[in-house]
Amino acid sequence: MRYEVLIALVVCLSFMSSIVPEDTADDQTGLLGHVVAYGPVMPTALEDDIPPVTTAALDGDIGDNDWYVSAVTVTLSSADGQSDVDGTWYRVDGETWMLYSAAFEVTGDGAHEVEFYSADVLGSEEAVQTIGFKADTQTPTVVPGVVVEVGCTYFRYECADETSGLAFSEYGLDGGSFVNMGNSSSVSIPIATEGEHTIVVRIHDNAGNNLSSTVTFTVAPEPDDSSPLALYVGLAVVAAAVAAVAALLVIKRKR
Ligand SMILES: [Ca+2]
Ligand SMILES: [Ca+2]
Repeated sequence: MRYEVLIALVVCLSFMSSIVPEDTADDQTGLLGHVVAYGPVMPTALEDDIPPVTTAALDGDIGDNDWYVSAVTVTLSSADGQSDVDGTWYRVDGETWMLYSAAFEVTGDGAHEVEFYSADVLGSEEAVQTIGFKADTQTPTVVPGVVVEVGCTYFRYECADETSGLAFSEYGLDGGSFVNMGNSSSVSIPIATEGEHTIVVRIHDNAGNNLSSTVTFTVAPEPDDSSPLALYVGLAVVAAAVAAVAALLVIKRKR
């Protein structure tokens, strides 16, 4: 038994002496002959000169003619096929660059531009990308009024849209069919008959927003005294009545 143990010890020492260089010294003790671990050579550095790829997704209420009619949420996604993405950066309308951490909202009417890029952990940086969009969240405006002239009364309205522009306006008089007046910003409608009238005006912008206004007014009999002063007084009275009704504007937004 002792002989077998001795043989095993000799074989073990022989094996160790065959793999340990004689001048090998322990890196801590400095003693020669200390066993040093050997193993396969592993790569110590990754080779990756391909930048990440970032994509942008927009989310909001889409109206007409590629206009958004709401605030727009921007989501950025990045991926790198070789190493990890270090970060994604963005800026809105040329403002300060920000580190992307979560989807963000772009507000305000008009055209917007979002720039973005990513870099990987080894320093490869993606070229800046740009995505643009436009938003119009506001309804058009209308200013209605009644003008009394000698021999005729007119219902008039001025309309406009600041951002996407006026698409068209239309009106319906006393429950009749609506009449399209195109994109004219000033419309004048002769009212031939005396008495009370109700007129509905709808204004549409190019983004799909619209505004509806209902105005009720009365055309009085032609006064005996048609002097300019009498006409101006009559106009002022009617305009005041129209202004009071116009305060009840009903605003609709097309989705
Ligand atoms: Ca990469
Ligand atoms: Ca608008």
